[in-house]
Formats: sequence, C-alpha cells, structure tokens
Amino acid sequence: MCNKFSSVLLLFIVSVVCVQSSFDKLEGEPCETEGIAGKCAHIYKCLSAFLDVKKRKHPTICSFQGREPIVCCTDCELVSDAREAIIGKDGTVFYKSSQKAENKCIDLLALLPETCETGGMSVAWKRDDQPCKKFIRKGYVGKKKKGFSTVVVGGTDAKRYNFTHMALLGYGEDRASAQWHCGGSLISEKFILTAGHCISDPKRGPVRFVVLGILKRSDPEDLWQVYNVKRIVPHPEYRPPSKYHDIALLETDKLVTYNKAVFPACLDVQGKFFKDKDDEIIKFKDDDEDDDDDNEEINEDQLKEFQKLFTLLDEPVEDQRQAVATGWGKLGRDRELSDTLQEVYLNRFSERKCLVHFQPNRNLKHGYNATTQMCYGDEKETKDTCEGDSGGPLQVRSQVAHCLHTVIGVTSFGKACGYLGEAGMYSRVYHYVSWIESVVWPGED
Ligand SMILES: *[C@@H]1O[C@H](CO)[C@@H](O)[C@H](O)[C@H]1NC(C)=O
Ligand SMILES: CC(=O)N[C@H]1CO[C@H](CO)[C@@H](O)[C@@H]1O
Repeated sequence: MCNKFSSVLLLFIVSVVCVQSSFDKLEGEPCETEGIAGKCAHIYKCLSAFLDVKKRKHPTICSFQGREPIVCCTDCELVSDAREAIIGKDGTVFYKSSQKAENKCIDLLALLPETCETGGMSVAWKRDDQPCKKFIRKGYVGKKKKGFSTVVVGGTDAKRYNFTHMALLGYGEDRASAQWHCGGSLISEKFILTAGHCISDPKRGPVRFVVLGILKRSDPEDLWQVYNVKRIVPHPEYRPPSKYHDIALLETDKLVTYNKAVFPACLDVQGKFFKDKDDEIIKFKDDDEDDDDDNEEINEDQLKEFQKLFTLLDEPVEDQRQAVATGWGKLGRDRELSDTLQEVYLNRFSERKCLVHFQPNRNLKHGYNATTQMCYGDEKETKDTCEGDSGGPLQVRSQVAHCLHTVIGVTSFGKACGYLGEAGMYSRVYHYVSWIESVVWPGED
C-alpha cells in the first residue's frame, strides 16, 4: 500500500511542481484551499488530503519537507499517521487503534470473501455551520432493529454462511467415532474460542477435533472442514468444578482456510461501555424502551459524564441489549441435539437480575460476577441456550462490517434450559481480551 502510494505521490508532486512555483508556507501556517480556510500540515497528518491523493486528486501544497508535501489541510483534527488508515472496499476509512484484537478485526476486511457494508469513518464535508472536515463514524450498528425479537420461541434454524465462525468440537480417538458437542468461535487462522469446561469430555477425554464450515450435523462430508486440535489453552484461572473463568482457546494443527463458509469473528473490545452504569445511558438514549422495574435513578453529574463520553467518542456503540446465541445443542429439555445450527435472540438481563438468578453456590462461590460474566435470556418467552450449546458464541453484529459478528460472550452454563424467564450464563469476552491477545497474537504490536 505504501509503495503504491509513494509512486502516486511522486507523480503528483512532479505535476504540481511544473505548474506552481512558490511553496513557502510552513507547517502550521494558515492557508486556503477551495475557498476553505485551513492550516498547513504534513500530508501524512492530513487524512482527507491523503485520501484525495489516493484518489489522484491534488491537494493544495504549502511547501515541501524533502520530497514530502506539506498540504493545506482542512480537517478538524490531524492524525498521527494517515498511513495507518485502512480504506475499506467501499471507500470508508478505518483508523488503527492500540487494541490488537480490534486491528485484527479491521484487517479481516481485506480478506472478506464477499463485499459487505462496512462501518468505518466517512468524511463529513464542510457545511456552513462546520468550519472544517470531520470524520464521523458511519453508524448503522447502534441503530435499533425494530421487531428483532418477535415471535421466535426457542431457536430458529440459522442460514448457511451466516455464522461462518461457528465451530463444532469433537471428542474421541478418531474422527469417525468422535462425538460432537460443544461449540466454539473461530477468531483467527489458528484459534477457536470456547468454554473452559469444553476442553474435555468426562468419558472421551480431551477435545481432539474442530469442524468448521457446516450448517447441519448431517451436512455431507465434503462440507466438513475438520482440523485437529494441537494445543488446548484453558484460562489460567479456570479451576473446575468452579464455573468462573469458563473460557479456553484451542489451536488447530494447520492454518484454517478462509472461504465463504469459514471466516472468523471479531472480539468485543468495547465492553466497558456496557457495564451496569452504562445501561442507563443507553436506556436514556432510547425512547422506546418500555419495561422496566430496574430503572434506577442516575444523577445529573453521571449523566453529564456519559454525555461527554458519547460526544467524545462520536461513534455508535454496539447495541448489546440484544444478542444472538448459536449452537447445535439440545432443542429443549429432554429433547434431541439439533441437526441444524440454531440461533436464538436473547436479551441482556440487568446486573441485579443476574445476581438474583445466579446466587452463590458450591461451584459459584460468590454468585454472579459482573466483571467476568454476563447473563442473557428472555423474560417473556422460553428462549435459552441448552445442553450442548456450551462454548458457542453470544454475538452481535460487528461495527466494522455488517457481515461480521463480534463475539461478546461464551456460552457457559444455564440452569435447566427451557423454563420461562430463565437466564443463561456467559463468560464476558471483554474481560478476557488481553489474555486472548497474548495467546492468539503473541509478540505482535
Ligand atoms: C469478580 O472477578 C474479578 C476477576 O476475577 C475479581 O477481581 C473480583 O474480585 C470478583 N468480584 C467478586 C464480587 O467476586
Ligand atoms: C450476518 C449475515 O451474514 N446475515 C445474513 C443472513 O442471511 C440473510 C439471508 O440469507 C442475509 O440477508 C443476511 O445478510
């Protein structure tokens, strides 16, 4: 990308040099371009000029620093290095963050087998009330989908290619006789995220196989993309039978091939916005929230603080009030395992309700822990994850691209599934992101 860019840059410098003569404005000096007042800035600090050059549009030159132009920049904010920006197929811009897992998610854009709507930044061009060019987030993700959770009772069949990160885990000596239960999520070319308690089966021993690319257990053999598990990495604090830190990573013996049926998911790197307090601001922003008895008061200061946070970020947040759990688990209590992958839309329970649902017991000494766990379910319909769904993802659509999912939770356990109003427990991915990064992408920055 950089090479291509410098040749374009050079070409354009040559053409500019031919037609203009004096380039004497230094970095920081005022300038004007297309009738808009700006400031001279190095081309790599001026995202809009950088993008213009990529589109072979000439920016206004202030001067040169060696061969690199100082341009007249009308952006509201300069960036540290525009070369860090990733341009999506539809022209949207992503800016790399300091979070490895987020950058990995953005990198996936270039590998997507099909194009899909991306959710990066786009330029808000100057309007009369806006003295400079601003990059704003394209915000489709935070938009609430109406009628999302309607008549689904229990799960529904998922569509092929909709959950391409979904893995099914196999236990047993060989593939032919292996038993397949527990789910997982493909999160890189080598790693599957699953639950701690899925790393082995009481009768058949450690997990040995991972299958990707299927929608149905009964899918023909040629759709089964099977990998051997080379390494099992449970979370270092996972101490069964305790149910805390119920999360693990599986490494495959070879690199996973991405295709239309197999493609990884992103990890939730934003979770901090969805702790208890923040529930309130989301409710505040959402005028059609109709329940609920747990509308605790928020004070003025808190509100201001949240509003400040939101304007600072200027981006939508992934709406995690509703999330989708997927799995090939049992279709209900005392029922058979599902042949077709099931998807079930669940609602987030308030922290208070989670505490009530999951009180301290033998394997959960301190009860529900909001830092490391979350609970989702449905209070009005019988919807839940069930036996065999363990290890699978609880997910929302990714903010990076419409066709990607962000895994926010790992299905951990429930009580008896299929009772009205029950909640299921999920390991909170956000809390584990740095551990996941250290295992999946070690030694990279
Ligand atoms: C919840 O888990 C975190 C991380 O393990 C721990 O530091 C914290 O003390 C736990 N909170 C409670 C109330 O047990
Ligand atoms: C996330 C995703 O891929 N969603 C797709 C699920 O399937 C339907 C119908 O095939 C598509 O319209 C969605 O875009």
